[in-house]
This record gives sequence, C-alpha cells and structure tokens, in this order.
Amino acid sequence: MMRKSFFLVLMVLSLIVRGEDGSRLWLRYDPLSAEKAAEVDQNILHIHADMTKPSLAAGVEELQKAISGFTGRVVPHSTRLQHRSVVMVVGGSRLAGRLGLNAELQAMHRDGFIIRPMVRNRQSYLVIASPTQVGVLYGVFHLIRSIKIDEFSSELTVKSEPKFDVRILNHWDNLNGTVERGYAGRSIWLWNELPGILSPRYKKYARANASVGINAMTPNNVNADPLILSREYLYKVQALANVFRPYGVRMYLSINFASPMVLGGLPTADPLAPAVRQWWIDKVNEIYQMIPDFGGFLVKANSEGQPGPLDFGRTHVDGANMIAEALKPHGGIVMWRAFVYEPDGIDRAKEAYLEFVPYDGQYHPNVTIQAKSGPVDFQPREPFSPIFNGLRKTGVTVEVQITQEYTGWSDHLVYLGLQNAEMLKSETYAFGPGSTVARMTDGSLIPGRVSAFAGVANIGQDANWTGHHFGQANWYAFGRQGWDHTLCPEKIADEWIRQTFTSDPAFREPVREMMMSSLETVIDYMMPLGLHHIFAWDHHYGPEPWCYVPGARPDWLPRYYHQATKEGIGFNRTRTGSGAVDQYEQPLADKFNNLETTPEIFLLWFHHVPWDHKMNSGKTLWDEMAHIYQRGVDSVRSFQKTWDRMEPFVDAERFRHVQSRLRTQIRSAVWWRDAVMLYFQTYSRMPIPLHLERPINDLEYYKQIKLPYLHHN
Ligand code: BDP
Repeated sequence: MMRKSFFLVLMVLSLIVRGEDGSRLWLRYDPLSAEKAAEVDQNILHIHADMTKPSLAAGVEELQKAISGFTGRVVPHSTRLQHRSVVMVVGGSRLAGRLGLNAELQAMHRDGFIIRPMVRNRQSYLVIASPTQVGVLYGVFHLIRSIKIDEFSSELTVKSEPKFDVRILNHWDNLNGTVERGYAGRSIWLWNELPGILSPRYKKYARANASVGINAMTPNNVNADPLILSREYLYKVQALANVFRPYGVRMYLSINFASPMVLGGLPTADPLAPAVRQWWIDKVNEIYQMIPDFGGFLVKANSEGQPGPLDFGRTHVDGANMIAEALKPHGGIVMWRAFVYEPDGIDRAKEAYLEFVPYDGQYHPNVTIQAKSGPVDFQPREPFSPIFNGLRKTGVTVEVQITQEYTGWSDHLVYLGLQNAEMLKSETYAFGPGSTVARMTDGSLIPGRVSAFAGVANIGQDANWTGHHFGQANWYAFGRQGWDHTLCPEKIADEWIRQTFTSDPAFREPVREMMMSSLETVIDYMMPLGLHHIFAWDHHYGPEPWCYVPGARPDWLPRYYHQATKEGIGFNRTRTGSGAVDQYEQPLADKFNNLETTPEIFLLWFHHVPWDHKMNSGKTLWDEMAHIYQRGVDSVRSFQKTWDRMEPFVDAERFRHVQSRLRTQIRSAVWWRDAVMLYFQTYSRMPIPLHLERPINDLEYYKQIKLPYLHHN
C-alpha cells in the first residue's frame, strides 16, 4: 500500500514537472488500474532474452520501462528460464529448438512474430518468437499495446506478419534544416551536429517507428541535394543508421540523378555512359561499406525540374535499371517515383500512366515504381491512380502523404488512416475482382517484386513531433496499415486514442467518432464532389480557385482543374474529353465515363456538369455544393463542441492546444466555404440557398488573402 501511494505521488510529480507536451506519443506508460496492474504483476515476473542481440536488448529495455510505468515494478532480466517469464526467442537459436519453434518460424515472414503461452517442466512462459531479432521487438511492442488496450491476459496468443516488406517514411527534409511541406517545426536531423552529437530524439524516433512496424526511412527531401552522397554527409547518415539499427529501421537515401556530375565532376549523368555507371557502382560500394544494411535509393527524376535520364535522351527504365544494377549485389532496391507530368499536355492526371505503363516488364525486379495514391497530387480526395492497374509485371509502391500539405497542414484535425484505407481498398479489376490497390502492391498478385508502402512524414522538431496532437494518429495509422492494410481505420483510431489519451468510453467514443468523420469534413469544406487542386498558389493551405500567375504552367493553376464556366463546372475526363477514364480497367472505365454511374464523390473529377444538373438528393448541383460546404463548416463546429466536452479527461496542455487548433480550423473552413462559393457564384449566377449561413466577407476580401499564416518552419 505504502509503496503504491509513494509511486503514484512520484508519477504525479513527474507529470507536473514534465508537462503533457505530447512528446511521448502513443508510448505513454502511465499507471494502470489496480486490476489491470495485478494481471500484469501475476503473469510477467521475469524477462529472458539473449542480451547480446541489440534488438532483443532494446525489447527488454522497452518492456521493463513499460511495466515499471504501468505497475511501478521493475521486472528483472534473468539469464535462466524461470516460471512466469516473458521469453524472447529468435528462430534458429538453441532456445527456439528447445521450445520446438524452429519449423514454424522458418515458414514465417522475417518480420513476423508469435506470442504464445507455453508450459515446459511445469513452468509457464509467455513466448515472443520471430525469425529475426527485430520481429521479436515487434512482438514486444504488440504485447505492450495489448496491455494498454485491454487485450492482455495470460492466454494472449498472436501470430502476426506484415503485408508489405518495406514500410517506409519519406522525410522531405532539406540539409539546411527546413522541411518541404513540413508543419511541425524544423527538421529533426541536426546535420551540423552529426556525426559527433546524437540527439536523444533519434532513438525515440526509431522506437516510435518500431512500435508500429515502420522499418525504413529516407531522411532527405526527394528534391535531393547531391551533397547527401558526399563522404562528409555519409558519415552523418551512418551515425543515424547506427542509432536506428536495433529498432529495425533501415536507412535509404533520396538521391539526385545528376550526382555523378555535381559530386563526381563527370561531364554527363547519362545512364548508359560507362563512367556514370561506374560512378554509381563505386558510390554504392562506398555506402555499403559504411552501412552494411543500407536499403537503397528513392529517386525523383525528370519531375518538377529535377534531373533525370530523359535529359540525356534515355528513358526511366534506363535510369532506374542502372541504379538497380549498382545496388543489386548488396540486396538494395530502387524506389523510382512516378510523380511525373510532362508528355501529354492535355490532362495531368493521365501522365504518370502514359510515361510508365508502356515499359511494364522492363524494370529490374529490385526496382519499384513509387506512385502517389491518386493520379494528381495528394488531394483531399482523388480516385486511385490508374497506374496501379496498368503496371502488372513491375513492383509498384503506393505513396501517401502523412504530412498534411493538402488537408490543412498541422492546423486541421484530419485522420488520414481513412484516406489510406480508401485508396488501398479500391478495386482496380486488373486481374479481375479482388485486385485491390493493396493486393496489386503488396506482392499478392505480382509476386517476386519489391513490396512496399511509403508515406511522406509529418515529423518535425515540435515537442509533440507532428504539430497537431492528432497528427500523431496519422503517423501511427500509416505504420499500422503498412503492417496490415486490412485493419479497419476505426480500430486503429481506437487503439491510438486509448494509448495516447485514455480508454474511458466517455472520451474514447466521441473522439473516435470525430476522427472518423474528419476526412469527409475536410473534403466537404475544401473540395467536395470531385473538385481538386483549387488551392492557393504554392502554400496549398487556403482556397484560390481564381489563382492566376503569369507565365505559370497551366497545370499548376486551379482553373485547369475546375474548368468553371457559366454553363457548368468540372474536368471532362470522359471519352469526349481527355479520355482518362480509359486508363481504368472495365467495368470502371465505363462507369466513370457515364455521368449517371459515376459516384457523386468523383463527379467533377470526371465530368463537366451543368450548374442545374439534378443530383441524387434532388437538388441542383449548385445547391448541393452550397449544402456540402455548409455541412463541412457545421461539422468542424461540432468537433469544437465535442472537444470542449472532453476537458475533464485531458491534461490542460493538450486540451488547450487542440482547442486552439480547432478554432483555427473553423476559421479556415468558413474561409474555404465563402471564398469558393462566392467565386463560383460569379459563374453560376445562382443564389446561395437562403436557409444556409451567409458569407462573412465578400469575394474581394478573400482575393486579397496571401499566405495568412507563417510557414511552420
Ligand atoms: C508536391 C509538393 C512538392 C513536392 C512534390 C513531390 O507540392 O513540394 O516536391 O509534390 O512529391 O505535392 O515531389
């Protein structure tokens, strides 16, 4: 009793001192209820693991930390197997043999794990076993999560294997410390201090990733500075890789295709030039000497001004395969981005497909074509990119954005687990029904290729890592979905809430509901019914459907996408327009080609529609738009009410932070509604239905707004 209350006082004191700044993410190991603590106390008395294995040592450290936080008891590590131990077992070891686990482990994915109660010589253990050390660590995190979300018991039995092999975060961080499209402060990589000083955040970062199964990362922007491949920077990269290694997070790098010229002083970067090929081979060898488990390269080539093989009269295949050949002897891969939009000039949404699909089958097996989930650019809602049904003999990777470039930065509460799930579940029909985007990319339907899931990170130096406390959920969900894309986003949100805040249903249920409606909400007040890219120039935060910048590429301007006229609005991608519908498989192509069968959520993506077109609701298109924008605003209002009711359940610091962000969100939502409706009204010349809220400023006011908020870094 004495001991317990002393412990509680200590915990409370430490909370007061530390404050609740969100820095612990979902890995908050606070005291459990007496009943739950007793269950843990009874079942986990010792931990047994081979401490010479770094990932197992990390697992022991984590479990000890968690249990001491949960129950106040330090669980000793024991070199002997003892009754009621957690036993960590790696496939192929003597211990695995003694426990009879080797055959089963051999048949498993290398990152997979088993958690199983076992009884030997009248002693009972909770075994966590995997073919690899890192897999055991994943099992440890699973066990800790089970405790937090009330799924733990002495009978806990789990067998879990990841769906994607490579689950990778792409940081768009520049070497000067800024972050492209980052809204959580400056870069966490302190390049100037590296390799000598290792910020404690690096290990915390790796731990957080391991806890959700993320096993790879690129630290630098896809608009890559060639300097990253210099010897000087490789030492820095090596230092980071060493910190990440025990947590199974492998280092990859974004590279600049012209590096052989800029760094190597060659006159060309032509992928067929022998000197260039040799330069890459030498560079790759140098990297593997320093980082033996290096993962490979991410390449943005011939896109938005980046150099690439096309500059030398070669193809993407030539470029990707040259680099793949340099990496192959070491087991490395090339993640070659498909975010290109040059050739056709009629419809940007068609271009990645046109540029990559004709070469299907020609890429080496260690190349994966990394394509954004939608055909344009991480919009609040897009249909899936047809490249996922076009490439059938090539490894393809879905790239999603975790950072909220197009969904309100870190100011708006938007749960992107929903957006990922919508994309991954989309039916492509490439090999008939069941050919979802997830199955086209996870190796199930195109075996023998790289299987990967990539996300553009939302992490920065902010104390809470992601700017918005709810941005953490997007990092969390990305990892969980990379591990298992069949997990329901609602379950993921629920897990995250319970670990990050509380399991109390009076908090958990309303907050989960808020998260579950948050994606539809942002779509409603930004770009409903298939509207897309009517964002303001460059910053992509607010609306600017009128935007015109002299000399700018037409496909960087909103009018290109909304095509509003006095008659109607929307991009005609049917057979009478750009014909993009025919990049989809049947029956989708016909379905999208026909106004009547196109789902209304994609209406203006595929069709140019008269303002008085009759919608399913019976309203005209114009009235429907007005209602939907209002619905988005109303929904943010309801988020505010929900959150204010949550005050008793949350620490003051996080409560106020989220409350303040919701206030920003409602102001932005009203801004979006008014600006977009007033602007399109100049075309439709129809009234905003009188029972809806009236605009609070006139159009001229909104047109004056330029970057109203400072950049976040
Ligand atoms: C766009 C971003 C730009 C990125 C580009 C990319 O606005 O900053 O460099 O995507 O993905 O959405 O390469």
